[in-house]
Amino acid sequence: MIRINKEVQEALKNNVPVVALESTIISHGMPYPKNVETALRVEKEIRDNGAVPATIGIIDGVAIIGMDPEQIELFGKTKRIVKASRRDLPVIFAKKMWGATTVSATMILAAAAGIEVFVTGGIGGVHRGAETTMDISTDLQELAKTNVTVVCAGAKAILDLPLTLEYLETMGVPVLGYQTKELPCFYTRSSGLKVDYEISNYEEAARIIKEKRNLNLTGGVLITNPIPVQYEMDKDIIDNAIENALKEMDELGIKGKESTPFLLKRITELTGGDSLESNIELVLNNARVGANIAKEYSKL
Ligand code: PSU
Ligand code: MN
Repeated sequence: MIRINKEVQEALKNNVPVVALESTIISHGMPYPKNVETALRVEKEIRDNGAVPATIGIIDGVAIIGMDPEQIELFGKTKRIVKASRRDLPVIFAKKMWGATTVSATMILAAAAGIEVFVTGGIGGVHRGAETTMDISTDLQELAKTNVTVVCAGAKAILDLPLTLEYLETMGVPVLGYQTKELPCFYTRSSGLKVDYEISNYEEAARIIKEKRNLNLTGGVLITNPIPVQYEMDKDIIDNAIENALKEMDELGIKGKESTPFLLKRITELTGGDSLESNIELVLNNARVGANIAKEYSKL
């Protein structure tokens, strides 16, 4: 069951650009009330750049495409909303539960609604130590399968970035850098790793997406957009916080879907809130780029 709000429905019908947004970043990615504030600022940024935002989440087993501010507030406040990826969807629908959608579930629902462009912070990827834990985010598989373009600030720096790139290559997902040749790594601009191609403007991005659809090549396009220089974290500080958070996670035996939320929260604490500010700014920056790409795509 999918319910698309009026404004998004109208926009889709009239070829007005629409940008999908996820809800795990609200419920599990940031603390209240910053999470709600950010979600609303991101929506505004998308509107200011000429597109219609559609924040996606599941309420009582119904997927909402275009949550209203009250619903976003509930997702930000309520403690027990399930973090919902692809595997969770059938259960959440059948049991009429609430689900905060991750990148994978948001892609599935955006595609079902007919939305091409989706903006987030950072996608999930291959976790460090995946050789033994096999912890590889289902986001990567989803990018291989589902026809949605994801705009992000790279994979989260808590991950194994070289392995994440290898995985995406195997899965046939184009990894593009918006005005950069380097894969951005979330809190900082450069990882020392190359993206597949640099794109210099919104129109170019839109044309690449269009060609992928014309060729009937199933799957997503990943557009990576570096955090603005002025909001970037100091590399030593963030690397240190990540190392410490990873060590604590091991000691506490935290695994699976709890990993990413734990790490984001601990890193925020260890950096005295600085990493959260960077996270917020990079999402806003992605919203700007995503809205403009959606706008160009709607003209093709
Ligand atoms: N980007 C952020 N914060 C987040 C996420 C992305 O800035 O919290 C979420 C996304 O929903 C992504 C998820 O799908 O983290 C990855 O979780 P996992 O590593 O368990 O697959
Ligand atoms: Mn995982």
